[in-house]
Amino acid sequence: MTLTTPQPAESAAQTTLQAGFVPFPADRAAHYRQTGLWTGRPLGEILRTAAQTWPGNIAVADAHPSHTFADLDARADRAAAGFAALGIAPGDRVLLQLPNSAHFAVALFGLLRAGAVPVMCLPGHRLAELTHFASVSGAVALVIADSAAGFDYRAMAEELVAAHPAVRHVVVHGDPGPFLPWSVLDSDAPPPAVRPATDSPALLLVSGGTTGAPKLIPRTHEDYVYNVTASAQLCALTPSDVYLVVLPAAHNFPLACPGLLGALSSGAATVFTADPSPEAAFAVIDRHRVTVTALVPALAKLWAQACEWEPLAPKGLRLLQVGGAKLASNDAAAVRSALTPGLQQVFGMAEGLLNYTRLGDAADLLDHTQGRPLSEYDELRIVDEAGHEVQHGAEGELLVRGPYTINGYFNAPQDNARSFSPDGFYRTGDRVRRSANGYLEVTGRVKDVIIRGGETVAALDLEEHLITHPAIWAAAAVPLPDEFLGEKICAVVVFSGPPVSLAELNAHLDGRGVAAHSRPDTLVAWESLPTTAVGKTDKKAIVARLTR
Ligand code: OOB
Repeated sequence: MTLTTPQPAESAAQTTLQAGFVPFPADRAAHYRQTGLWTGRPLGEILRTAAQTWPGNIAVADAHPSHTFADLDARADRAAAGFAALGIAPGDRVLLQLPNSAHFAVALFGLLRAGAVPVMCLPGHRLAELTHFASVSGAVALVIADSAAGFDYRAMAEELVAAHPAVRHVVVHGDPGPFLPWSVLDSDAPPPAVRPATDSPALLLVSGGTTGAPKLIPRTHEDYVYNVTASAQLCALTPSDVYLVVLPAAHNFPLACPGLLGALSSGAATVFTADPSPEAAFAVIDRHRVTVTALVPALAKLWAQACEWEPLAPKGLRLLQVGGAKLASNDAAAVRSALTPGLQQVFGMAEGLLNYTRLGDAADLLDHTQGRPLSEYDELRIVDEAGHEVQHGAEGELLVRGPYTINGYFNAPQDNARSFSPDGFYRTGDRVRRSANGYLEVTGRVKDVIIRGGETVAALDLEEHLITHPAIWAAAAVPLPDEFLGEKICAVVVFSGPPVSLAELNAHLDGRGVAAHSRPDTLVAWESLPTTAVGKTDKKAIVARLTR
């Protein structure tokens, strides 16, 4: 048998990494460097610097013994050496899918220090998503836990590698089954000396869109370090803070806004929990004296209400970030009074742009806006359907480019042609209104509309009216096909008390001045609304369930 010389993995992988990646245009990159926004630090260095500055402070904790910064730094080096020994080379993509735990941080920094590019899968992703990520990214390995929340990731991995032999290694935390044990990431070998190009992708995030297949989002070292450190500064994180990761750690919000990475860069401790229920999370907040955390609106609303019956309602939270979907203004007020006056609304996206309300903002801004851009170098455009900028204060689609917003999805030329303007603005698909003080209000999604008898009804607007009814806990307005109207409006609701009829509900909407053509034609009551892997209402799943 003749053996062919294998292609050096490094060069093959690097070519593909660069081939799938749309870099920042040179003039803008130069500008961000001149202004000092981009500092030329690789993302993995955040932990190195922290370990030198605060070696003995607690860096990460979960249900197991905690790690100091020095300890986490050493573990990351050992993991990097382990990845390198498996033949994972600089530029290789590796699917990272772990539940919230300190191991997540070890594996993430191990990969970054090996020069590999982690693909940030969420624990809720399943074979369909992982298969898509593997083929779009060209991943060579997968890092998983044995099982979590009743799901066996090894069984999924077996199907994945059978269909995708390019995924050569599977490393498992816990019982490895047929795969590699976690101990391969505890290597005595010297860590690889890799210094990645800081204008190349550090990691690939997954898009949070609730329509279409998720896309991969390449974030460069320079842009992501800026994203993290500017967010940490805006939130005034210090070594006295304790940040709780309760949303899935691989999501941009708890990872980098400022999240785990912002906490590490500030010398703050990070606590991981995989159970977001008020009962479990309040106990963790109490035990670790958590000061900062990030939630999606549905969880924030639940936590605020749970303060009525949970004995351990949070006391020391100085900052509670809420984002990922629209927070209703009455829920914002409830969060401020029940949980902490330190509410912060965050309107962000894995593609880049982050908007935050600021610490100390007046209640009116905290309750009614989704904040303003992180950076003065964020360039925002709000346009009408013809692509023309709207009048000040009018509603339109938000387009953005700036120092931490991508210039293209990874390996997706067709999506890119649709999603970016010729001059490099990302079309967010979000409808917003900007007031004179620069704060944004999110009014809906461009495509989240119901076209009923020729009238366009914005789903979010109707949902905001629906949840003002005291019997309604949560609501989603979706289109259903209709012979006469084209589409009719279906309100799917979760009742918090005795149910009400469609006629009663519509009388309530009438009282609020909602036009007759914008009121639901059908009312459906469910126990709960389906959610995406990060906990946003999943409209695709709702429509699929209604029409199957
Ligand atoms: C965050 O990121 P993704 O990528 O999961 O989702 C982004 C989309 C936005 O385009 C927008 O449609 C929606 O989620 N969204 C909001 C929102 N925050 C995000 N819609 C209304 N109000 C908000 N406050 O969700 C994300 C990333 C970083 C920080 C925070 C959230």
